[in-house]
Amino acid sequence: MSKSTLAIILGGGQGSRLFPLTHRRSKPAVPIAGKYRLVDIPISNCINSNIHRMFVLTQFNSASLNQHIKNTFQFGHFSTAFVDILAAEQTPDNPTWFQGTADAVRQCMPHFLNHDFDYALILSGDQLYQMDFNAMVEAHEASGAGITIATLPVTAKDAPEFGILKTDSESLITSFIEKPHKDLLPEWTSEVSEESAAEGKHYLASMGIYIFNRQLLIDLMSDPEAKDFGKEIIPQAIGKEKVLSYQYEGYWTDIGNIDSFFEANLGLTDEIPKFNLFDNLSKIYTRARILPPSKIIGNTSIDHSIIAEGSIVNGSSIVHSVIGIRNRIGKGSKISNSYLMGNDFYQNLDEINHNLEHGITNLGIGERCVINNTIVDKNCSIGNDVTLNGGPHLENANTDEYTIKDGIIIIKKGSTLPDGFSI
Ligand code: ADQ
Ligand code: ADP
Repeated sequence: MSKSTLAIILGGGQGSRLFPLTHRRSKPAVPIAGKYRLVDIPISNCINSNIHRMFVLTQFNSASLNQHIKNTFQFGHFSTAFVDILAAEQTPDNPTWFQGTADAVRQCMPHFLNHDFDYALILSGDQLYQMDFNAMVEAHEASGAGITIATLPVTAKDAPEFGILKTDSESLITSFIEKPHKDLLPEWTSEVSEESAAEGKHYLASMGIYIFNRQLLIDLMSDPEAKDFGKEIIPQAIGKEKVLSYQYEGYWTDIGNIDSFFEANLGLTDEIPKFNLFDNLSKIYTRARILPPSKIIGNTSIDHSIIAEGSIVNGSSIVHSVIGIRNRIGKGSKISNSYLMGNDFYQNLDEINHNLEHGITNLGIGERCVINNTIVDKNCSIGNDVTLNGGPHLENANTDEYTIKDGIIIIKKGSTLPDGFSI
């Protein structure tokens, strides 16, 4: 059955909500959880569901995305599996970039139609969840629907961020509204399970995960005015087509902005995180980098933290933080509530000593730094005695080296902060 499903991963528009992480790379290439990239999540969900043909649609291509996909997802000569990146391209018919999610799919239709498939599975590239798409395809097939939308109950506070829908007794969607104003919410409650009701989740939200029958997708894509799934394609299909709601029960979160991205990463340090990286059956695949194990020196205390491979941590404290690959953390530094993405390469000892002699800041975190509520992007050189103390007391800001958004400090990729720098 899964042979006839083609996955289309919406890799992101301009990625402005994740700025500055998307300043020099496309959204699917943003590093998460210390060693993965955003795109690894939907791709791994597909692989774990035996869906092995995937397109990643992205507004702009980046060297890091290409390199990551090429080096990671190799399926061998005897397989029909592939992960192909389709970047917005100008053609005589389409002089512009993707104008929305449906427009992105429309512009890439010729590539999809080169393949045999019965169902197109359309996924967002910025969500954290582990879902068996086979069960969703089975429900879609059994219902005879033309479109199936994955849904889950949400609270009144969250409802205005989502497409909200109502269903009949057979879970067929009878009405849909994209991101309703909070004044409209009283009309949009649904009957939900006792558990959801107890959590105040009375609204059924679209997860932005869709299955379309092949021919229906072709037909719906023929209207060039329909730019977006949430705004046009889905609302216009309700009442005309059979649209099924497939209710999902597990953990799912949107990681499309800095705040939710930060929360989701730090949430992985919980004793039992809602998103399980330690699962034999739903593995998250990423590039195998052949890195050495991490080394901890001195009296380092580490609590509720993830330390990715290839790091060297020297006499410091690390609390409620994610330390990404090839990190170097200097003596006496204190890291809390932070995500340090790590480095793409190591400096060798000669280079490090040469830099020390010449007052050049080395890659990684220097000595006696205090870092709290901060994201440090890759390949940053943070000097000694640097204080980065994020929190609600800070105003939003943007400089060449850092951005402050909602109290979170983000040090931009490749930045250097001199000794004694302080925010
Ligand atoms: P949003 O998440 O707000 O709502 P949108 O911004 O359109 O919808 O993004 C959906 C996905 O497509 C994201 O992964 C995004 O990065 C990607 N994307 C956006 N523009 C793109 C473009 N031009 N090219 C390629 N990819 C692009 C949607 C639905 C709601 C639903 C929520 C669930 O519209 O109904 O409730 O998802 O999160
Ligand atoms: P990002 O995760 O920030 O998007 P990239 O994927 O572009 O980063 O970079 C990863 C690769 O880049 C690594 O495999 C590493 O070999 C290489 N690389 C980047 N910068 C350097 C450098 N200055 N020296 C050596 N290798 C580098």
